[in-house]
Amino acid sequence: MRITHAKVIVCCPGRNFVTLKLFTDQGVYGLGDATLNGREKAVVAYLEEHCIPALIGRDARNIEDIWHYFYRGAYFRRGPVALAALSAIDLALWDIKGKALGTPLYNLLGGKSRQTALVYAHASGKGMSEALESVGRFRDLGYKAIRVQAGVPDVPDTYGVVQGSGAYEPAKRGIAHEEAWDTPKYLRFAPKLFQKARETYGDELLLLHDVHHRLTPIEAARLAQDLEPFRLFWLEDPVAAELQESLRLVRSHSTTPIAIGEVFNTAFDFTTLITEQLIDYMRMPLCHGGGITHLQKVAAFASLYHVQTGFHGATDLSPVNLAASIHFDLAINNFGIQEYMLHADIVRDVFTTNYSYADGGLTVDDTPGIGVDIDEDRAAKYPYQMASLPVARKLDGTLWNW
Ligand code: EZ4
Ligand code: CO
Repeated sequence: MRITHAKVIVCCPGRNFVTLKLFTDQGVYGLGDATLNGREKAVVAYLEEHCIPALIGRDARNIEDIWHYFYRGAYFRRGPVALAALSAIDLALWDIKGKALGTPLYNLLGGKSRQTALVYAHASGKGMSEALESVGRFRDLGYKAIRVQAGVPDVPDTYGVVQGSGAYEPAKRGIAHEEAWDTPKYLRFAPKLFQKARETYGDELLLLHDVHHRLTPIEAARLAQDLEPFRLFWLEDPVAAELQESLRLVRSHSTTPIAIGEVFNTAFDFTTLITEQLIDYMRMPLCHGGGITHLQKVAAFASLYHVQTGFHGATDLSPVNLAASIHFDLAINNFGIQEYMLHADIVRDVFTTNYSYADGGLTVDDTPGIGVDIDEDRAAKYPYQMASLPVARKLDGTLWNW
């Protein structure tokens, strides 16, 4: 089964998506998600200029070999752009394999370990009361796990908070805009938010929170300790974990579970975090972390150290990635939770999907392969629009982690 040609489809139904479509001489094609928020065109160029010419003529059945051709075979390897491209190739090849064999992806991954994948929703608000109302709305929709983010008093902008009535979307049209940040105000506010959330909604609801890389290790340790009484399901990205050893400090001060990895792209970003059991959940998604082929290895490695998955699933990861993630979530033993932010309705004008939500969980139907399709004519109606993620500055002007 030879690869004959490939297309990179860039569209913007509300936000940008990059989709790789790989064609074979058997009439079967596969889709992969190559979206890298704010850096879409870099991945398009990597695919079109470097990967696709080398894919033509290869046997689409040999996924492992093709993976290593593009990873090991690239002298200058790793990094988010290269790995987003490789992830899309890998997802498209697994999609092709499923379609060729007439079976859903989860079946190729060992079958189902569970019937539904627990998800967490995003509640947010400009302040505490609005955020807590938002928690209530998601709880009423049956969500068992909810991430809570709220604007910090006296700080003009806060990540993770919905603007207007749509889904949360951090990227804005044009070049990166600046947002303000203040660590002391945040550290005073966050424990109060979760104290109020527990008082309002009780002990059973699973509550999550994303620090979005804003703290130093000792500040993160302080927050994790201050949040301990409120029994979070997880505290995400308390520090920018480029220095994996920094988590030793956080870990030694608190039993609040830690989730890290949405910006990682290979197993090598995690080795210390996993082998020293410095995290509880790994977030590197299929579409940025080398696809099914690499995530199978990372998830298996993590399972040996009792680390579970909690894949990134924001709206900047396309329906192709979300569907593939659900297959993976249903199949593996050490699944923890899946992030789920509903795509805007307009996204379904371009993508047809195979997943459904009920009772706080997601599942996929038995459509062969990943089970998502793209309508190229409709995609063409929504041309690419340059957009960027924000950058953060502390109130004194210091450029900081966004
Ligand atoms: O800011 O996906 O946990 N979720 C997140 C996301 C990220 C965006 C960046 O592209 O932190 O909302
Ligand atoms: Co996050």
